[in-house]
Amino acid sequence: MKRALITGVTGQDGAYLAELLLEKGYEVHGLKRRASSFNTARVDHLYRDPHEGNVRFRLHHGDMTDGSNLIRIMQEVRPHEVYNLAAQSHVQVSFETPEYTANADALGTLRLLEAIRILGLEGACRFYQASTSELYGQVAETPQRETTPFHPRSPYACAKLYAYWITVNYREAWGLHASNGILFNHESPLRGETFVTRKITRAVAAIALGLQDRLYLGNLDARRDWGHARDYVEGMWRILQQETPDDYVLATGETHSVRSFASRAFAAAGIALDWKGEGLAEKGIDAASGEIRVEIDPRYFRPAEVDLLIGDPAKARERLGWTHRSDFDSLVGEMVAADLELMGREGLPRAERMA
Ligand code: NDP
Ligand code: GDR
Repeated sequence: MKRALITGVTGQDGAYLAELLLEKGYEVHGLKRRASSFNTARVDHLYRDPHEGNVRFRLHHGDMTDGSNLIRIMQEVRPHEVYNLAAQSHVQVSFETPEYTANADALGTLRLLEAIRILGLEGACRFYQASTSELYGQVAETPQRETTPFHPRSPYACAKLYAYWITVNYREAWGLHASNGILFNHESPLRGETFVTRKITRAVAAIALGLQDRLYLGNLDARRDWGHARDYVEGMWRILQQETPDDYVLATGETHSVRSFASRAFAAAGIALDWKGEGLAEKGIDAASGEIRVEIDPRYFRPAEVDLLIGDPAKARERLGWTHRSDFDSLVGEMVAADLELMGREGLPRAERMA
């Protein structure tokens, strides 16, 4: 039986990937941070009581900032495949916590790669690094592909740039089967609540249910290539099944603005928005009631923004046979429907409104 270790298993991608690998018959081990409250909601449905036997999903306490802990877990699990998904993954937050972000995202990747080498697992263990379209930042070429030069625009992207190159370096220097997936934005009903898509779909649900009046956003003109997380974890797995390690862009090849995502999300809940542009006070007004539904709050603007991302997934399509299945409209529709259902059931928590 193949064994996989997923760091970041409690996150959006970790949950979808764990589910996929269990379906494929893997034994799945996940790295979980100790927290003062439960943080396993996304994978609770995969948990089985060890007393029942035949347990193929196990969690280990650990942290990407703790090298000896990573070595011990790697020694215990001796995985055939490692998926390094753990990261401080919020771009805006990385401007506030640059040093921690570098420690977890950049050095954390190095620690994991070193653990493989220290334990002599180079020949036995394949390594996937969760690289990102944020590496392109200020884009030099559109659409972005594997050969497009990088120009990171945040401490997060700078940390991920190190992680990208140290992964390439361990492949070249030590012959490790190590690959980067350069993934463009991917979302789902499991998306973290402070990323823009989920923030929007949660607010749409709350507004539609009469629990909230208005949604505050930052830059409405930013454009992203948004896909569905379920499709992208399938791509991660395919990358590690290749004989030769390599780096791949996973993207849909379509781009949409934040404004367009918001319009579609409100429309999916039966609210049509007119956008009244007045500079910083730009408003999205409900066409039927005339009420303001979306307003700009400059506190969500970033010190340096990534304006436009659109990926070219041709290499992944040709070599991995990978393509996205979920399109933009169905992604937005699924997220809105899930949040309407969730909020109808649980009401509106006093969620923080941090970017
Ligand atoms: P999430 O933010 O949903 O999940 C991040 C995971 O990393 C969580 O399990 C989190 O634990 C864990 N984590 C954070 N810091 C540490 C640490 N110091 N030690 C151990 N675990 C830690 O991210 P996604 O699932 O969306 O993304 C997965 C990976 O892919 C990330 O590396 C992200 O940067 C990258 N990526 C994501 C894209 C996207 O669009 N989703 C696109 C391209 C790359 P906890 O649950 O305790 O917070
Ligand atoms: P991103 O995702 O920075 O692309 O990183 P996010 O959803 O945070 O932002 C996308 C764009 O929306 C604009 N925006 C806002 N963003 C947030 N979070 N909140 C707002 O209120 C808001 N208003 C407008 C942003 O300025 C930005 O342009 C995600 C993460 O998953 C990374 O880990 C991953 O590497 C990249 O996607 C690919």
